[in-house]
Amino acid sequence: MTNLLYDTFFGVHAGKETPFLRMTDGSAVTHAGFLGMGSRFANAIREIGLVPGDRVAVQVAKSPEALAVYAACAQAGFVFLPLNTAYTADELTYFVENSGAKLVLCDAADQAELSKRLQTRIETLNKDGTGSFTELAKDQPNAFATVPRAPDDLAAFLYTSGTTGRSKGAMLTQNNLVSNSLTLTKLWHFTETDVLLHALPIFHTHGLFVATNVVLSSGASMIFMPGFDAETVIDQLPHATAMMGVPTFYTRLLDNPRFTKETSAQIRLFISGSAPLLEETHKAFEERTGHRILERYGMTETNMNTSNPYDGERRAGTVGFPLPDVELKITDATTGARLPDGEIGQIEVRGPNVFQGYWQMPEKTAEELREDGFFITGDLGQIDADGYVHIVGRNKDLIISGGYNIYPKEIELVLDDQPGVLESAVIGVPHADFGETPVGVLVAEAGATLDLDGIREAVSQSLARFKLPRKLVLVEALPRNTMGKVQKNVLRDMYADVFKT
Ligand code: MLC
Ligand code: AMP
Repeated sequence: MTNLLYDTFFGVHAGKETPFLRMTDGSAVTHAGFLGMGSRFANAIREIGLVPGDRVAVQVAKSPEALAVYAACAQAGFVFLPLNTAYTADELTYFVENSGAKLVLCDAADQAELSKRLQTRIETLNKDGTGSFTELAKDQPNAFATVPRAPDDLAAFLYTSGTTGRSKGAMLTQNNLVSNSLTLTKLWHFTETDVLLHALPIFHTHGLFVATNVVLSSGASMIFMPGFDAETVIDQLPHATAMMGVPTFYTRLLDNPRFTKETSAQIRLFISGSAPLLEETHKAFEERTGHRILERYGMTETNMNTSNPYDGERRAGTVGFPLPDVELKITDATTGARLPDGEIGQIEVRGPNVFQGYWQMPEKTAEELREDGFFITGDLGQIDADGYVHIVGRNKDLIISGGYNIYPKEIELVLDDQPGVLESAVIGVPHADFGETPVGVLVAEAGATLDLDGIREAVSQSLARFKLPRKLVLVEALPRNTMGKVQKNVLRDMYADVFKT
């Protein structure tokens, strides 16, 4: 038996002394250097006592070392569980306990707080690559006998929030990751001569399983930036051939007068996803650079589902066609029956990309993953006469801010717990930079006076800062329909302009 994930993404580059990660200071990590680091890490984790199938929870800043933990997990058969660096200790504790992770890697600054909450083994890995974990690994051998795994064995858990406010661990297999990446590599014409400008975080599907896996499977290299900064991106673009980003990357570039046709002349492909790219952004980008952004659509649970064509028309406001090995249908939300093209309904997908279910949540899995393999995405869409898929809305109460998902329920539960708050509703409103941003609408208990700034501060103790409502407003009562359900559409209309300048 082989190890599909390791062999396809990593093992295939053994011995290559060519650059894999190009750092903005001019230094580089070669494929061989990276694989050696991954093997040292695999040895260290095995010595800690983990066995194949065990989860490794990783909440560390983006660095070559952080990425090498992914390689280590692939080689030794551990399940890689990357976590957003913005998550608070409360959030992290839930993920570690829920997943049963046997090892947590975190920044040294967070170790003391996490040690108080968790019994789990904790080692540190800081943003400069130092830490107790690197120390443990430093004298380990540069080689590791790759552990055989079956294509259906689990490779990663990615946590995704839910409409109930409780995060769920999406279980992804080796084949989920490899099949999708090989499809995208071919579709987007990636080869070993490509240099991808990588400014995304590596704890979500986009930066990890789209960007990094495509680079790994094509043998390309990447300019590995710690995060998105428009000035540095503009400086680096002439050294790259492709870039992937969320729409906020593209609007921020367009806001910068240094971003011109000349600075992007070397790029053969700009790709956008994770949130809707406005038609006006698509058009303004083409006017400025001559490039048409290729928009694609995916999810944590499915990796990528659709893509605009590489050679054909990249149609603004659409997410293109289903990937060659992905079936996509539009269905009636009540009956589940397939709807004819042109009609709006829920988007369902089936294929080798679709995950195995939510970790230890069979009832949640059953709600979204049908027995015949179709996954109900929660997105609403339609297929036009030319076969392009349009996403027209969401059947799930979700806000996407700068490419990060925010589930209102999760924030409402914390707001409702604040002293003096009777009830709350969190809605997404348009925001020029982030696309959408949350606004919290509060109702006070009779006689209570609410300190809105104090509430915002209190909420930030338990929720990651990117989830915090950018604005809190106080109302007498929430609008409800005759069934007593809060009418969020009414609230969205009321506050639609609060961030318009
Ligand atoms: C940061 N902040 C955000 C935010 N990012 N607030 C709302 N939404 C966001 N996305 C807040 C911070 O908490 C902080 O608040 C302040 O903004 C500045 O923080 P920062 O770190 O300096 O922000 P910045 O670097 O400007 O980050 C913005 C960003 C980043 C757009 C570059 O969010 C980003 O890289 N987004 C990409 C997300 C992504 O990869 N999504 C893919 C999901 S996978 P304060 O209060 O502390 O000042 C997926 C599937 C698919 O969806 O199809 O791809
Ligand atoms: P996540 O759970 O973080 O993986 O987010 C997945 C969700 O992001 C999808 O269900 C969509 O709602 C949204 N999404 C991803 N790509 C696009 C896109 N190109 N256009 C619109 N929405 C998108």
